Amino acid sequence: MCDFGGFFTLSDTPMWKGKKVSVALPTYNEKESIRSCIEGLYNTGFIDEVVVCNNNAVVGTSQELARTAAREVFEKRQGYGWSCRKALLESTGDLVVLCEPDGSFEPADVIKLLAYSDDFDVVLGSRTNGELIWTGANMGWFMRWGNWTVAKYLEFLFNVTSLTDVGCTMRLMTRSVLERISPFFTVGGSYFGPEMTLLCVWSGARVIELPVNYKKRVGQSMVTASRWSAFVLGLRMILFITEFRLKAWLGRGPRIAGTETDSHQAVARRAHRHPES
Ligand SMILES: Nc1nc2c(ncn2[C@@H]2O[C@H](COP(=O)(O)OP(=O)(O)OP(=O)(O)O)[C@@H](O)[C@H]2O)c(=O)[nH]1
Ligand SMILES: [Mg+2]
Repeated sequence: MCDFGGFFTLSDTPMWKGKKVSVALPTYNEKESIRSCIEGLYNTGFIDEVVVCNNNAVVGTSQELARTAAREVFEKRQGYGWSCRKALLESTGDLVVLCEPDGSFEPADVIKLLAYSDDFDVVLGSRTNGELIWTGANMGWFMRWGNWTVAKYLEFLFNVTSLTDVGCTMRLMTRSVLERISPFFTVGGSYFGPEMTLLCVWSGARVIELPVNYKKRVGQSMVTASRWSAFVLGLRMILFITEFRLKAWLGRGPRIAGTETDSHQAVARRAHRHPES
């Protein structure tokens, strides 16, 4: 057990039921919040590893990271997707949580995701539950309606579990799912989230969505700072989802290793749980 100045401790044993838990964080402009985010994650007592991808981040970010137990990796290609992808691929856990270090997420919500990981391969967060939107959070009616609408479009086209948010970075997946879908990542920009969700769904993984807390960001919001940029991003997401669906209908969807087997396993699992259906 390592003790870092009383702020947090690191155990030698995997933290969640014998499984090693990693958190992958992209960073660009979060110098003021990244250290408390990392400390908050370790303080949950369930995190084995935090990997931060420095995406040409503001000066001072590396110094802040050096004061934590997190591992810093670098990605030169600019963009949310590139940064998330690098952090995910550098992580080594059996369970991998993706999050943002901008103060908008509650580190303790990781525990909710972990609890559901016992039954699901992928646990997506949702930021649109009114009870969990904090004062000052960037989730006014426009963002909430927009995320909900695009999520419902995806849900309808792919006939999946109830989805209420399409842009929530906070999410968990098993290493097995990550390894199977990561060769098919193509998006380097801000609509990487829906690509990841679609690949998870398409892989046959068991997916669930849970409400998470959403708070006021520390510092300047970059991606959805204006309604116009949020609207354009929403349109880009709709186009991406539509294109994915059309390709899949035409038999040109991603050929993810093990998908057929896993789907059959999922059917068998459901039949086992509901023998009468
Ligand atoms: N804007 C921006 N963010 C990046 C980039 N690379 C990585 N990121 C990360 O992407 C995340 C999203 O950026 P934010 O500025 O928080 O975006 P936002 O407008 O608050 O939008 P949401 O967080 O999606 O609500 C942050 O955690 C950044 O660290 C980049 O090149 N540009
Ligand atoms: Mg953010």
